[in-house]
Amino acid sequence: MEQKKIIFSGIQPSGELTLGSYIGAIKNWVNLSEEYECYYCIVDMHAITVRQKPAELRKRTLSQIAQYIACGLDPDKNTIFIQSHVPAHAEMAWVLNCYTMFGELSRMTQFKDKASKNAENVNAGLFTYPALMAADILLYQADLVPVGDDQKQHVELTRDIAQRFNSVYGDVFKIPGHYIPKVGARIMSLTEPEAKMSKSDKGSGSCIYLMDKPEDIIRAFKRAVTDSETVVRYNPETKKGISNLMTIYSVATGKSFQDIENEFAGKGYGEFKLAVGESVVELLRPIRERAEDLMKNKDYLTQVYRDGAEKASRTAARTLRKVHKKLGFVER
Ligand code: AQP
Repeated sequence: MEQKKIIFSGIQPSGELTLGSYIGAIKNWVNLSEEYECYYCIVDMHAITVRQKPAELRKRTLSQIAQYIACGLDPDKNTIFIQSHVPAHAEMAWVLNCYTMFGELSRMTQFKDKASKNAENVNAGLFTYPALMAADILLYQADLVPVGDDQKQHVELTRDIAQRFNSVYGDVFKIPGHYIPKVGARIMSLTEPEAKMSKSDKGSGSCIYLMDKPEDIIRAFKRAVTDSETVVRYNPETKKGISNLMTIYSVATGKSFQDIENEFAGKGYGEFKLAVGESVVELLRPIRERAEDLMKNKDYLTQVYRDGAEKASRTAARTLRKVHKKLGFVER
């Protein structure tokens, strides 16, 4: 039987999952999960590069597992696990830190953004975050990493690190590619359409969370920032707010931008924003209901992440052993 290609991706439990993380990443994970062997992780070690409240981190991590499953990831077909449960991630990250250059890390946009937002805590983990992300991906010899547009730079650095390592030690790592969706690779904030919708931006109304109640979703869309024209037309340069809403509506309904322009020709923004809100309510309703149900069954969730960690550990240990041997570490 032909070996399936491998996918790895992860999301930080640094806040509740957003419509951005769903459209940019999870929705595509679900689409790819039949065709590939998939490892989907909750990257809690990445999350602590920014200070977290322990009780909240624990709760969000568990609820993120429920939400992954509720979005359509079947734990029998996908390996769903928590990063800190597979120690090989930390071990591999150290090795890769030694093959990642200071200059490369200094150029990472996410580091610059997060360092400016957390000026009081620009820690070494925040700086070396991409080496841990490279470890996540390379441990599973992933062929493909489905992510939103903002993570493209990190996947490219992962490729450079893998190539650097391979050029010294031979063919150790598979060189991964990224999978970035054509529509929805960067969902923008509803209140500041020039900024990415981010789960840790708790600013009121900027973000839609997967677990939001319908009335909150409708309220946020009604308040979404648009522009001073009154025409629903796609132009991400000059009409950022409207184009973002069109992208969301297109993903939620399957309609093309042309269909959407025709549907709302001659109609006001109020009507359009309400339609977008309602489409998102219907998109998220089954996810929220399923996740709420799953959260009542902690034993099941525990079983899922334990089984996931066991399976992930086996694969990760194989790559780590190979790397240690190449480096000249004495076998354990
Ligand atoms: N707004 C977005 N549009 C499209 N894709 C997005 N992703 C995140 N936001 C959007 C994608 O979802 C995954 C989330 O990865 P992450 O949580 O590990 O990192 P992130 O990109 O830093 O996400 P956030 O929401 O901005 O988290 P915080 O606020 O903690 O930094 C990735 O595949 C990402 O591309």
